[in-house]
Amino acid sequence: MTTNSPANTDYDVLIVGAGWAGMMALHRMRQLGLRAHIIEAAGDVGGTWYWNRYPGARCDVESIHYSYSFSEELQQEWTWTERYAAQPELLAYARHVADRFGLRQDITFNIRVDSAVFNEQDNTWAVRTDDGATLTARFCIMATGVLSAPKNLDIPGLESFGGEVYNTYDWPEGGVDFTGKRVAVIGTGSSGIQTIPEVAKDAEHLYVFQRTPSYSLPAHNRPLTSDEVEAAKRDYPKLRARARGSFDGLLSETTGLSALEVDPQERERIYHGAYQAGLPFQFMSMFTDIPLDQEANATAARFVAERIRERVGHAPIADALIPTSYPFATRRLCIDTDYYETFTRDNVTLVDLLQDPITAITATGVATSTGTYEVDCLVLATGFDAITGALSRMDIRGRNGLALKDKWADGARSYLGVAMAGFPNLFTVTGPQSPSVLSNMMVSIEQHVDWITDCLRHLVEHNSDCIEATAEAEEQWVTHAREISEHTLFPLSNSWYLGANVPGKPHVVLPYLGGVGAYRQVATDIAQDGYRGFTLGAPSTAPATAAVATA
Ligand code: NA7
Repeated sequence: MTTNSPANTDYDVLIVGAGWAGMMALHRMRQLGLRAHIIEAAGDVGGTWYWNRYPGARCDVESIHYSYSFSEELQQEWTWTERYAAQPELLAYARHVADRFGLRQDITFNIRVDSAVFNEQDNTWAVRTDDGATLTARFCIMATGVLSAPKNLDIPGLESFGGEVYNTYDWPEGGVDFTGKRVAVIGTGSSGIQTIPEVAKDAEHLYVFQRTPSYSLPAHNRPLTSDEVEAAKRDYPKLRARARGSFDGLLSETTGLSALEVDPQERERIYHGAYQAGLPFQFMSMFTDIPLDQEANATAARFVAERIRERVGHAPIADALIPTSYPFATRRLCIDTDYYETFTRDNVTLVDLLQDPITAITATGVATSTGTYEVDCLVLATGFDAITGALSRMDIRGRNGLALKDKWADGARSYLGVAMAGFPNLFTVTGPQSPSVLSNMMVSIEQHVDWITDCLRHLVEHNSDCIEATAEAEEQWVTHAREISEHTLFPLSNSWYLGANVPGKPHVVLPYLGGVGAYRQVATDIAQDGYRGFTLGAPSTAPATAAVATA
């Protein structure tokens, strides 16, 4: 059998995934003196930004804040060109990081992990890859991403379509030329909202199939000035410290007021200011009760709905584009460039699936209850099995052969989003019940990787070869996370934050809503208390590593 797998088959740490989390984890493991290796399904580093190459793909967090802080040299030498970096720039950054830290020599690309099985005899993991190899490691770090497992699409007839089919999550490397083509985009989440204006520029005709509308604010993207870049580089220590202690991993400002305690004119003025800033997290935090109180939330919803009307002009189309079925920002609040304006073009048609649902994909187009839209190309922007999908699609088996998908049958659960009872020596990065997607991912990833690094240093220094979250600690954390979410409006929305976009997935508010700063404090305290809520294995006679370097 030909195998792609690394020549060495035994490691201290196996890392799955070479996105932001995996790359930093590898760097940190090396600093600890551990023998670490990454297994990556893609052909290069970059994770999300390797795969999601669709036209218009951009981060919705400003570049300066969506960048690593772990290396002062790195943050000084890299210069972002745009306020919101586009996918090519983000991928170039990932490649630069891989080159700069010589990471590729410890990454095997183009193989996928099929299973990981814990061996209770010697406290190691056996990781099987799709080329048939088995690798062993004391510890596994699942850096598999939160939006990396595409949702399995359930539209009948999809396989019968005779034209071109593209998925936003796995776009052809050389791009796609839509010139002169009739194109259907299905899905109006963040990916659809970003790609629709770009596809519309080239397509002969674009049909947008919308089931649930999103709220979106104008991104006001633009090139960064050299003054802005220099100021950021000068102020990075302060900016990073503020972000780490903040609610969302950003520098979002808030009035600290209820939306209901200011008079309507003042509220409107505040919303206008926040709207002009083009910062979605900041818009959500302008008033403290937007995520908490229906009436307060409705003031934000009404304000943004009015802006959508202004941008679209045409009242019936605007009505269809304005969400009505969920509280404002309880699904991803998007940012866009010319999304609503795109619907004023003659070559763009909005198909409102709430009025006219898709019945099937045919050989030549998209059939709805009222007819068939004949198209040459289908673009699927239909989303992900978020936060848990990449993990539950692998066959991960912990103590007593417990399968992760069985553990999560009634809903995902973890301790801090980083570890799970029954799965010793397995770490997840930004797993369920950690701030993850409701924070600046880069800040949350760095916090998790540093926490795991400290934990492994602790184990090695204490000559311990096994760590496992206790069932009690996990239960308490899951309860705590759920109780916080129950004080918010998030459970009222059928969003991917709850797993509601995937048929059969149990509904649990997956991100931790207590805030990045508070979460960090808890995680730090737990570590400082000697890993409270974890069981550490008895000193091993065969330590995981000979030595641990000082990071
Ligand atoms: P999202 O936000 O999950 O959006 C997926 C879209 O696809 C959404 O509008 C869905 O409508 C639609 N969809 C999914 N399945 C169907 C079917 N069967 N028929 C019609 N429409 C469908 O994914 P994105 O990739 O846009 O964004 C994910 C995140 O990545 C984003 O928030 C950023 O954080 C980055 P539905 O809501 O199910 O009615």
